[in-house]
Formats: sequence, structure tokens, C-alpha cells
Amino acid sequence: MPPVKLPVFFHEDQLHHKPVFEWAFGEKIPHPETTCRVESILAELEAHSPRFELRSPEQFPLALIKETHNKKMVEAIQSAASLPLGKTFYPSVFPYHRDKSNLDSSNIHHAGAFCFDSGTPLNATTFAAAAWSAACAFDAAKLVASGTQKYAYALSRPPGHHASTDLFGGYCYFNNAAIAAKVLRQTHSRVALVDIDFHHGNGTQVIFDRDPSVLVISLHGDPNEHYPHFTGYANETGSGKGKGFNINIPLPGGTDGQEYLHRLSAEVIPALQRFEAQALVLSAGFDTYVADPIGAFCLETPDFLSVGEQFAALKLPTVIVQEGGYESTSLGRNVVSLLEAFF
Ligand code: SP5
Ligand code: ZN
Repeated sequence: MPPVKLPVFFHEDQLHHKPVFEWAFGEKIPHPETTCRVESILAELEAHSPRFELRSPEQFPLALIKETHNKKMVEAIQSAASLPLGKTFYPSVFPYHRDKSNLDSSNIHHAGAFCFDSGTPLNATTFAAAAWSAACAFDAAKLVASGTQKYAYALSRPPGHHASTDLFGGYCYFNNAAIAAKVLRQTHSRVALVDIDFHHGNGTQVIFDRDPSVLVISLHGDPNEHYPHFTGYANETGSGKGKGFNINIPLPGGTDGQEYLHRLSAEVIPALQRFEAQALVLSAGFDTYVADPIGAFCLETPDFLSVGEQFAALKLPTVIVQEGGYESTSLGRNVVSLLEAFF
């Protein structure tokens, strides 16, 4: 038997979106979500090329993007495609009302109504890059849902887990992992989404807040100290019928691999087993890495293999969706370390 190759989804146009800076404490700082991140991952996948099969997603999953997100939010990001090339729009005026019905999504000055931070700029290339990023998650999930492959990796970038139903932010435009979970839900009645990015997956939490068929678990830096600050607390457990199907595990800065792996085996894995998950989405951020410039945990490269092994031991159909991770020199190695668990 030929060795099974792990399918990897990526589209070249994801590289066209190149945010240059973000605002932090009133200062312009270099934007962490650079194309070097993807280059680091692709180079490491290439170095292990017999194990991976690179595929290009087929088309924008527009119907599911619009089912997941407010249509005007999608249009607002899309309308930025008419900005002159090289011109970048940073939403900096935010409405004081929450009613979005009278907004003109073709007016770039209304984009602030669909955005919650100042680090997530729009330019002419953003929509296509974000839609291809979502397409990676969509096609990876289709393949896994069909049973053709047990595992697939979506090299989604820009990332997605901060994007909620009607707000983009946190370098995220469309929620790629949520889209993967929705695809898996078409064939599996209980889907778990575990978010191992350093930051709380606030967007994912909102999208599945009332949904008892998708268990969302996020481990992240304590939001009292770390982005996105307003959500990620342990008392956010879901709403209505979804009550009990959202689990937040805030952890202090300095958390190392040993403690992190213990929280996975003692809390996360048992919760997935109790839920009787039939399929899994991993929102795989690598900003938990010790040298990450934004994150404050201390995971080392081999820890990502151990993290992957805990999930792989569940033997569930699994879609791994790329989220954050900003130390680009080691990012590729960390990604491959996690993926090694799925062979
Ligand atoms: C997908 C993802 O990982 N998004 C993260 C967005 C975080 N944006 C704000 C980061 C502010 C970090 N400032 C802390 C500096 C520590 N030296
Ligand atoms: Zn993150």
C-alpha cells in the first residue's frame, strides 16, 4: 500500500492580502499576520513532501459564508475589493447603535459596523484571500465528511476564529473553522470544535452559542490580561439550548507544555468523550509557542506533537484548520509537529 498522504488545502491568492501594520496603544506596529507565516509552513511541508499532498480549493464557499455571517458584513468586506490597489482601510469609527439594517455595505465608511478592533484592515485583495481561506476549510471538511479521508489540514490564512456572525477582527474575516464544523454537521450529528490558539475563539463561540450539536472548547490566555479581553471567561457556557455546550479554559501567562497537556487530558478529552463527538475540528493556532511575539504560553515544538496525539487518539474524523502563530521561523516546524500525530 502506498503511504497515506495528508491532504493540505491552500490557494496562492491567499498571499495577496498583506496587512502592513496594526494599531497598538496608539502606535503603528508591524502587522504580525504576514505572508512569511505561510511561507514557513509551505517550506516545512515541502521538506516532508512524501507525507503531504498539496491541493487547491475549488471555489469560494459563498453560500456557507453567507449562512455563517451577516450578509452585509460579507458585502462590506467584498466592497473593499473596489479600493485602489495599495490603499488600505482601517475601520476606526464604530457605530454606537447595534442595528445594522440601515447600513450601506457598499460604503467603506460603514465597515466599522462589522469590525471590532483596529488590527484587521481591508484592501482590494482581502475578500478573495479570506474567501479562499474559508474555501480551504470548506474543501478539507467536505473531504473528511465524505469519508474519503479521515484527516485533512486547511492552511487557512487569513485566520478565522475571531470572526463572529456579524463582526470581523483579530486578523480574521470569515470563520474558517466554523465553516468546517458546519460542513461536518451535514453528515455527523455531534461535532466538536476545539480551539488551541493562544487567544479565545470569540467568533466561534458566538456562532455556536445556541447550538447543542456543536461543542466548542477553547483553551487560551486569561482574557483579563490577553486579547480579546471581553470574552473567554469560564462562566460563558452557551445560551438557550446551547447551554453547557461551550467550555472556556482560561490559563495564566507562563503556562507550559506539561500544564497545557494536563488540562487537555484531564478536561478537554473527557468532555469530548462525554459529548460523544462524531467528528472534530481543531482550530490550530501556534501562538502558544514559547517564542511567539504575541502569545504568553511556553509550549515547545515537541509539545505540539503531544497535543496532536491526544486528539488523534480519539480516532475521530478530524479537520485541522490553521489559525494564529506569529513566530514564523518555527511556525512550519510546529505545524508539522502537530500534523505528525495524524499519520
Ligand atoms: C488569529 C489570532 O491569533 N489573532 C490575534 C489577534 C491579536 N491582536 C492583538 C494583539 C495585541 C498584542 N499586544 C501584545 C504585545 C505583547 N508583547
Ligand atoms: Zn491567536
